[in-house]
Amino acid sequence: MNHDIWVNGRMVPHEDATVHVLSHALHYGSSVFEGIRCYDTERGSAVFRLREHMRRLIDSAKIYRMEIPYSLEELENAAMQTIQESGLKSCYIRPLVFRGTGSMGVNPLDNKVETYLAVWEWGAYLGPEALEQGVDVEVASWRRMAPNTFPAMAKAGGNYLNASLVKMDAVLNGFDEGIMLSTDGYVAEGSGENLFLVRDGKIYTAPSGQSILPGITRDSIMTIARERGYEVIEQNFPREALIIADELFFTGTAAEVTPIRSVDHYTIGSGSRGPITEELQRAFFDVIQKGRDQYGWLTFVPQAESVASPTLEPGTQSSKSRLPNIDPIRSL
Ligand code: PPE
Repeated sequence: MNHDIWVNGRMVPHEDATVHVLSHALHYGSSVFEGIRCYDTERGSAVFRLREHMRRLIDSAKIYRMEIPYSLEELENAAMQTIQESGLKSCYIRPLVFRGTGSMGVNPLDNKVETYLAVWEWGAYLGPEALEQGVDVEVASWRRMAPNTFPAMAKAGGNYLNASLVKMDAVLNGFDEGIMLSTDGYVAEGSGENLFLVRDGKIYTAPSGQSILPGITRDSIMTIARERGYEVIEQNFPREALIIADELFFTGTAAEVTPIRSVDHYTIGSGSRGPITEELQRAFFDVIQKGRDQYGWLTFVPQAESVASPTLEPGTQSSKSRLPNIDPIRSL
C-alpha cells in the first residue's frame, strides 16, 4: 500500500508526500483529480484510457484557472513511472492537482499549483459480489448541484462534498449507494458513478449537461453498446423511470460496470444482473482482463526497470497522434 508517490516531478517515499496545513485546497476544496485503473490483462499490465483521463484532468484544472506545469505526455509518463516503481501489476491511479500554500483567503490565484500522483491496489468498489449480484441503492435526498453553481464537468475535490453526503446517507440507511437527481428533478448519477437504464432493449443515460461527470467508462460503455447494435439515448428521465426499468447499472473507473438490483426497495427487473448489463459488462471485461483492445483504449506498461514513454498495444494507432474521442459537450 505504501508505494512511492510522484510529487511535482520527483518520486517521494509514501510517508514524505505531505502537504502544508495552510494549503488552499484543505480550506476551500480547490483540487482537481482523476481516478484511473491499470489492469493486469492477459497480455500484460495496461492502463485504461490514460490519455482521456489526463485530458480531463487538464480540463478540470483549466476550469478552475489552475495551470498544471506538465504536459499531457508528462502526466502520462508520471503515471507509468509511478506504476512501474510500485511493482504493482494492477492498481488504481490517482493524479491530484491542488492549490497549495501562498495566501489565505478565498482568492486562490496566488497559491502554488501542486501536482501529485499516487497508486494503490483497489478491488471492487461496491463490494466483491456487486459485479455479479448487483447493489441496492436509494434515491438521495441531496440533489446534484445545478449547472450554474459548480461545474460538474470538472472532477474537482469540492464536488465530492456533495457526493460524500449522498454516500454517507446511503450507507447509514443500509444501502450500497445513492442516486442523485438534478435540481430540476431528473436522474443525474451516483455519488461516484454514472447511471444507465435499460427498457425494452434500449439504453438510456442522462445527458452530460445534466450536472453529471462525463464519465470515461460511460463513454466506453456507450461505444461498446452502439457497436453491438443497441440504441443508446442520452436524455433526461424522471425518478419513476428507475422503478419501471428492466435493468439499471452504474459505470465508473472504480465501480466498472455494476448492476443495480433495487432502488428504494423496489426490485429492478428480475432483481439480479440483467442480460444487457451482463453482455456489456462481459465486453468491457474482455478489454480489461483479456487485453482484447480493438478501440486503442489500453496503454501497456513497459516491462523495463527504467522508465520510458508509455507503449501502446502493437498494431493499434498511436494515441499520441490523436486526441481522445470524448466530447463532454456533445450531448448538451
Ligand atoms: N460520476 C462521478 C460523480 C464520479 O465520481 C465518477 C468517477 C463517475 C461519474 C464515473 O467517471 P469515470 O470514472 O470517468 O467513468 N468516480 C471516481 C472516484 C471514486 C472515488 O470514490 O474516489 C472513480 O470511479 O475513479
